Amino acid sequence: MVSFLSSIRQATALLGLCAVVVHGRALPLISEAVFAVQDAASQSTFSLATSPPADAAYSASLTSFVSGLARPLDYWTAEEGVGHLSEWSKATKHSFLSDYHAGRAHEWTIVMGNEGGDLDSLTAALTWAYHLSHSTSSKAIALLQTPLDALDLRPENKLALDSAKMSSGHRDLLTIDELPAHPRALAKEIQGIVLVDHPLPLSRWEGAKVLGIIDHHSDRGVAPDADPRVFEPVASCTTLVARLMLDELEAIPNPPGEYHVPHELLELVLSAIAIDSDGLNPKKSTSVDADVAQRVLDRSNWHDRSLGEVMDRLDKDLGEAKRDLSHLSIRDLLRRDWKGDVVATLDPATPDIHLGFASTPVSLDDQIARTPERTLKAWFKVERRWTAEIHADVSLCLNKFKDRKGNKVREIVLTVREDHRVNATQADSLFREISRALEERFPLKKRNLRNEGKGRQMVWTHGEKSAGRKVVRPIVERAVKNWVSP
Ligand SMILES: *[C@@H]1O[C@H](CO)[C@@H](O)[C@H](O)[C@H]1NC(C)=O
Ligand SMILES: [Mn+2]
Repeated sequence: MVSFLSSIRQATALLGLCAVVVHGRALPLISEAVFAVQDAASQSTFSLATSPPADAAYSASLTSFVSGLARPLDYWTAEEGVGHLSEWSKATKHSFLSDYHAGRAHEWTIVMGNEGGDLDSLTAALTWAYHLSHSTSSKAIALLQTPLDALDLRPENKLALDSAKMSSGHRDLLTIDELPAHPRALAKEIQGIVLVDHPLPLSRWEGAKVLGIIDHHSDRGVAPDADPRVFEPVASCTTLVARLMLDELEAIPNPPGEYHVPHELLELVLSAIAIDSDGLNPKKSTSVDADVAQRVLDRSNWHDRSLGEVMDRLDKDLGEAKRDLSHLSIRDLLRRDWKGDVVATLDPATPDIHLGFASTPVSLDDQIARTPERTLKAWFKVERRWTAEIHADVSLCLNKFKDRKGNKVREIVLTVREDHRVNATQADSLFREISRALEERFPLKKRNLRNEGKGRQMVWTHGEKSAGRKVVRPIVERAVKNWVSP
């Protein structure tokens, strides 16, 4: 059976294929240095000069990539993505980069999703940036806070972007490593930022004015005067963004009348809501998700189909793509859905801590089987390399999977390093604090590490179904914030 999405893609598949062959993927593999933005962030100061590799990753221009490599001559003209949304998005990226270099960064608002970069973050940011730039006089661009090469680690994003006729080489998207300057510098130059799908800006955006927040996580009290400022516990942040867009769109007096919303954007919105709500499964979503999805569907090219049918099929196609991670290495599994930042500790004499969370749908045993030696020790070695690269002090790998009996199991793997911001004594103490905070909150079962795990490495399992990163992260963050260095 030809799937729903693939049938839509068929029309463009050939063209896209030719484009790839002709242009090649002349995009460089960006160094992970971009993740290390915060590496030099000490308690109160951040010096651009202290992290040259990270700086090098923020120098994109119209003619060159961040690596300094020249963009292909047809970079801006190639019609790789053939949709209206792709065209608008590429033109916006072009005009943002050229305005920056012409000293007009202050005219721009950057709309950003979270650094995990899932379909919800991506779609919410694109949708709101589209709305802002068509309904107001301000210039707005969507920023994906993942590096370019991490986009392809999420097969469901790739499928949804393909279906929305976006460019296969992502020429039409602005990723974190494609910024023309370091976020800390950019933050002070631009008009401001709008957060979607996360409640507080990453520390690298500290100097920016938060103009708006639309989110479905819990409110952390940031930017009380932001407008819009929306927090609602719905399945998908895209639901909230789309509702506000439609409300404001429909309220535009005639003339000038409604601006054009490309069907590709509407379909991307439906895709994001479908995957986050498991096809509008009532157990996973709210009536707000369903109402907004219906309003969006009515405007889309699929308006003559039923909401249930469309959402089921989108969820099935995207879900299948999402689950197919069999080709990913451990390193890619860790960075595929990584959320991390520097957490400021309350005690002035205690160093700030770079804390990161990976989220995967693969059991630790399955991951171990992907290491060459098939040992837990080898797994920790890969993990250690990854956290060394991004300069994380504390990392948690959260796995969710079904065991052989079909029971849902969650695993928490905790490691604390002693070589970045803290020494061995401090790391021991921090490890104990975080372990205690977790054990107080959940009935955790320790995995026997035998000789495989060394100090400050722990693996727990638990059966608390709802306790994913949304629940675990605030618990660990609180423990880190309150930690006092011995
Ligand atoms: C680690 O750092 C703390 C705080 O600076 C210091 O008191 C302690 O002696 C250090 N421990 C080691 C083993 O270096
Ligand atoms: Mn979300």
